[in-house]
Amino acid sequence: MPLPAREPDAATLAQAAERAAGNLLAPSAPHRLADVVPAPRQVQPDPTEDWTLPAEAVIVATADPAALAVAEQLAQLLRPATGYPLPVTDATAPEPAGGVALVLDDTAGLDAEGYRLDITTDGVRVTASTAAGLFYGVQTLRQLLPAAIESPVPVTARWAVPGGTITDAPRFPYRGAMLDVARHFFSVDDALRVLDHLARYKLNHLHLHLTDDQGWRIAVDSWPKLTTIGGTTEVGGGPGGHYTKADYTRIVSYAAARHITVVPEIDLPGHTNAALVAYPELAPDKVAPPPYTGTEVGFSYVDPANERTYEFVTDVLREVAALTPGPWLHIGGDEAFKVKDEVYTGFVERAQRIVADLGKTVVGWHQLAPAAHLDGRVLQWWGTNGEDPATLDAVHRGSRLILSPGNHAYLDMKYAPDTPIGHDWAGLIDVRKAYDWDPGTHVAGVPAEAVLGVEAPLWTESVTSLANIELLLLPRLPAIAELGWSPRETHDWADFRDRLAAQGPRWTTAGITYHRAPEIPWSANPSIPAQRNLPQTDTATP
Ligand code: TNX
Repeated sequence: MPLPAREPDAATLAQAAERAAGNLLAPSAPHRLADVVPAPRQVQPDPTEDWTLPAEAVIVATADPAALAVAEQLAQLLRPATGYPLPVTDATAPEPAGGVALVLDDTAGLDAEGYRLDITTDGVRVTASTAAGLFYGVQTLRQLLPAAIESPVPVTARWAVPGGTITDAPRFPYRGAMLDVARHFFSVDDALRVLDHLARYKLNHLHLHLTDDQGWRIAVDSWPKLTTIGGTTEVGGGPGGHYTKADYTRIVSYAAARHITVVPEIDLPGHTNAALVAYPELAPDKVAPPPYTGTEVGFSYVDPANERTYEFVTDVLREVAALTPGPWLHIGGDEAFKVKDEVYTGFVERAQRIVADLGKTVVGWHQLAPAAHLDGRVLQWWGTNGEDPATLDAVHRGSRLILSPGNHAYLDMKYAPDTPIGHDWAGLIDVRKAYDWDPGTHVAGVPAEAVLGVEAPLWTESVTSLANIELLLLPRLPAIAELGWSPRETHDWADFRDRLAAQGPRWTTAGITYHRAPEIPWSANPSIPAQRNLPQTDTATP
């Protein structure tokens, strides 16, 4: 074969390679404006207004520290994959000018967490009345970019976004997930990674189950042995661990930066074996039980007849409250099988009062229901049959509910019999089971107005690594997130399944583990975009 007369120079080769890569990575038409999880309230596509992020784009935000923080977060989301500089600036009246404008405007008639996203060929404008709204608008924009935007290294793609307008706001104010760090301990970094997953799907609460029979995970200065002794065990006999106050504060601030409130749970009066090992004086017989590393429940409790127990509860809740900017303190209350009903109720009423005196709002599992109502009280429903007279009665007395039905929202349940980890006591929960229920009508007799929102708990008896956490969370967490965020009218399994499938390549690109649930039409070849190690002509300094 004759050689070409002249070898193309390196730059020409590089450009050709970039063009080829671009064709490979970016479909010529961007995906649909409605391809977002959770489904937005209103979507008005306008295919004549598709926009492409230019290399020289600027992100401009209202001159307000919280808005600028969201702008910087957007830049940090976009810089790794694009390799673009994406400087952030402020303005009194931000205009997209080809790039992205984040506009704080409390006269735009948007709900507190709502936003409007306007995409035109001239750029993208996110309008919201709060920084949280801007943050959610940014999460939507992120999903409208090609999946390659999730790459941690520069890749070549056409960063196209479908044109039109999205107007959005959540159905429920409380949208959460729970991580049990007591059965197995998880590092601060693992907790931060879970927060990232929550943020993607507009969840705004992380409930940390900080104490249980197998381990006590939060430092309490006035009762130091809770962690030095009570924190050193976990299910299966591993070393356990605990969060120092600085660790916990790091989690709380990382969450706050993502508009997520941490809900700390100190489980009382049951699920307290680890505390009793550390402080036998709290045990009914004042004898230290052996440390517990199994998975049974319901055998331990702090002595409700001992005044010292209330000093313990007050000290612990005071220290945890002082570290927690959010309004909630969760006092557990589940499975105290060995405490008689009247004694249990008396204990709960005192614990509820302690929380209120600390200026916090009490949350507890729905077993708290028979105790006296107290302003603002929230019960977390984990029943499996959608019906409970005591809970209904508590609702009539003013309690609100967070819905975590065990047979739909418990992410520690297996997807299918062959799921390698997880439980099945509440049944198997495939993606459709996680998605197909309505928080507004789920508990018999409880009106939607009494529902504060939804939460997906992840108990970790069988969960030992971040990869395990992600396998159980994804893809079911987005299903629960959609129930918490999207208006009921958008509820449609076939449509959800397709939108969820589009998340797969994003997770793959970002290096996130997920379960390739067979009922979801995942793309056949989840491809990791080719790394761009060519001269980066598009990042040349202006
Ligand atoms: C029940 S749900 C529990 C937890 C277990 C979980 C396992 C609830 C409030 N209590 O102690 O970890 O089942 O699925």
